[in-house]
Amino acid sequence: GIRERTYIMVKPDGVQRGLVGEIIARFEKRGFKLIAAKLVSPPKGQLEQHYADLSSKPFFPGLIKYMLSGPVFAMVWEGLDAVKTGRVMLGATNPLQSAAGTIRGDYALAVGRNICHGSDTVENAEKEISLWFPEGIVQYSLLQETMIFE
Ligand code: DAT
Ligand code: MG
Repeated sequence: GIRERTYIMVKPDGVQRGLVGEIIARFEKRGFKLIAAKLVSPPKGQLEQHYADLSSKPFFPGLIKYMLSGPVFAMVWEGLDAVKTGRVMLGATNPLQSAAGTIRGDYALAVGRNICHGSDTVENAEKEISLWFPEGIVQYSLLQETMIFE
C-alpha cells in the first residue's frame, strides 16, 4: 500500500564515505516520505538482534565487527511498496551483482562493505522499525502527496 514502511540504514562504510546525503536524496526524489532518521552507535546486542537470522553464518562475527566500526544512519521511509522498492533501489546483496543505477551498484564492490541495509519483508520492516526506533516516529502529512499518487 501507499503507507508501507521500510527500515533503511546507511552502514558505517556509507557514513564514512559521505554517502548519507546521496542515499537520502535518492529516496526523497523517488517520492518516499521520511518519517524517522538518526545517527546512532548501536550496542552490540542491538546489531546481533537486527541480524539474528544470520547468526549461524560464517561471516556473522565479521559482519557484527564491521557494523560496530562506526555510527550508522537509521531511517524509516514510507510510500508505495516501500519494502520491495527500497530493495530494488539498494541493489543485490553482492554489489558485483547489483545493477548500475542502484545504490550498491553505483557505490560498492564488496559484499561485506555494501553501504546500506533495507528491510526484506513488511514483517521484518515492522520488527526493525521497533528495534531501531523504540521512541516512536513522527507523524505528518506530506503536502506533495497528491502529485506522487493518483
Ligand atoms: P541484505 O543486506 O541484502 O538483506 P542479507 O540479509 O542476506 O543481505 O545479509 C546481511 C548482510 O550480511 C549483507 O548486507 C552483507 C553481509 N553478508 C551477506 N552475505 C555475505 C557473505 N557471503 N559474505 C560476507 N558478508 C555477507
Ligand atoms: Mg537482509
